[in-house]
Amino acid sequence: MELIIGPRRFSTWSLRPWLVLKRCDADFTVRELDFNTSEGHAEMLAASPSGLVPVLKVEGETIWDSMAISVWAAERYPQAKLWPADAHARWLARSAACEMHGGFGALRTHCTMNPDHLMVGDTRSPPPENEAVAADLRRLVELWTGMRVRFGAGGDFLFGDWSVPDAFFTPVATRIRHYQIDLGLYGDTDGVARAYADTLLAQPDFLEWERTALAG
Ligand SMILES: N[C@@H](CCC(=O)N[C@@H](CS)C(=O)NCC(=O)O)C(=O)O
Repeated sequence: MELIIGPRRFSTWSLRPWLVLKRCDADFTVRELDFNTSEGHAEMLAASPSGLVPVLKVEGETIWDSMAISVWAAERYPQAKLWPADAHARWLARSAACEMHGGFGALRTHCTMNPDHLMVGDTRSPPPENEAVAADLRRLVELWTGMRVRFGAGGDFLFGDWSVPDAFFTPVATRIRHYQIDLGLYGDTDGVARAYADTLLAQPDFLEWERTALAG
């Protein structure tokens, strides 16, 4: 099984299913393509039906899109419990992951994860002054706090134990750290959202990705 990804330093869509597969203890190799070079771009177009990464090559098929790979992994590795066991939590966990997958456009556009920023670099930028970004951050705090308060009692993750939404929000936590965003300005009065972001950034799998990215 091979996961084909973009450059670790800034391919946030690649990080998400990589985290998911790590949680499954899946036996997989990684092919990292630099799609900014003409060879890397050509290899990506040859490997991916959508022309985008990540894609997973498994059992003669190519599964494309971070969410589709995560859904496949939950089916293939039920023991990894990638979605919450409680039905209500599970419904909302899927909503949360899908909202991240399809939304938060302003945050993704204006607070990018790019090679110059690194993820733990010391050349940090101030958060952009932008009402659309502010609206995304208010919504993020509302979502994180709401889910943590309602479902998070059993652990430090969004729904208590680690689940797919935690993979989808990890790149957002890197942006909050990089841009030194004070979530308190966006409704995080009790620090629940901040603590959750810190939890995501302290996970061994994320730290392994970050180390590899920074070494590359
Ligand atoms: N909805 C897709 C988005 C994938 C995506 O945008 N991937 C970017 C890398 S982070 C890409 O392949 N970019 C290559 C390009 O635009 O040429 C997913 O969730 O996997």
